[in-house]
Amino acid sequence: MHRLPSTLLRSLHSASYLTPAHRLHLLQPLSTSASTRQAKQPIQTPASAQSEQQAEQSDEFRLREYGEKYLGHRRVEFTEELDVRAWHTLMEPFPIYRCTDARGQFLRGEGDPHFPQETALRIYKAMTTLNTMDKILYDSQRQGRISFYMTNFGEEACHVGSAAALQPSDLIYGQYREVGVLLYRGLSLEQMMHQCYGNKHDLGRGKQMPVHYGSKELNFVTISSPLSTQMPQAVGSAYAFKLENGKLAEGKERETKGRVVCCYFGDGAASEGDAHAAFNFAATLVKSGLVWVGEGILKADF
Ligand SMILES: Cc1ncc(C[n+]2csc(CCOP(=O)(O)OP(=O)(O)O)c2C)c(N)n1
Repeated sequence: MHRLPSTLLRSLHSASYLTPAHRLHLLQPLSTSASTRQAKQPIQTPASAQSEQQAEQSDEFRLREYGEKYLGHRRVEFTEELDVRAWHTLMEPFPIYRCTDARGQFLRGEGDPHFPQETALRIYKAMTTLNTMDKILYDSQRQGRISFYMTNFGEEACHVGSAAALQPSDLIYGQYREVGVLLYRGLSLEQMMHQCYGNKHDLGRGKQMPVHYGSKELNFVTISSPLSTQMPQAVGSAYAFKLENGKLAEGKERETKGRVVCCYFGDGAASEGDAHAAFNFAATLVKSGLVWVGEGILKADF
């Protein structure tokens, strides 16, 4: 079992929202516990756990909840088609894209990513671990134990799923709500705590604000506080990779072969000038090898 900082352990033991099983799950190292559990007990799929009627009720609940929370009680629908639309041409709210139904079954054959159960478990574990870690660290900030915190609630699937589609050598530029990428890539909870508590064991030697993670080993560039600065930097890295890959084509062996850059940003960050400059250079100079992941939770108010 790995060692966790005493403050986190205390929070873990006293957190009323954690069941004993959940606590145990958090205390297990990410990689080994996933494989051990997989070997011991088969996962119960949502399909076997829910009836048709329950699935319909669950769909209805999710649509109503989303409409009430974010759309001023307007009705929203699910869609299985990915489509590009200009928001001002829509009279109705944007439909919610999904590729599985409430029972976990794929709605269209081509939506199935065909990854092994091991990958599904790894994704799930990163998402749930992140969720619990967020609750503890958010409370820690409110208790004055750490100076600052940003949670990842609601964006777990988006960034952990995209991380699973990348190669470990692909370079990531994050905003600040993509901690699941680091968990998925293997950064330990202990290392996360060192960063948030800004101590000497932190990879950044305690010189950054909390949640400004970075790991050279895991190809994750350290988070910047000023919004959107990561975007032109990501374009620069993608251009460098493109040049390296070009050299490779001429027969020069380089370890950058086939690497891509993935850059995350929020909808609020997208209104910064840096974002527009970055998109422009990406479209005209880089053209390929750069993945943009824009995450909108309808919270930005500018
Ligand atoms: C250049 C700059 N302006 C303002 C801020 C303050 N700030 C921090 S987070 C944030 C909201 C960003 O919204 P969004 O990109 O949608 O991300 P979200 O937090 O909603 O996930 C703002 C305005 C900043 N960090 N940098």
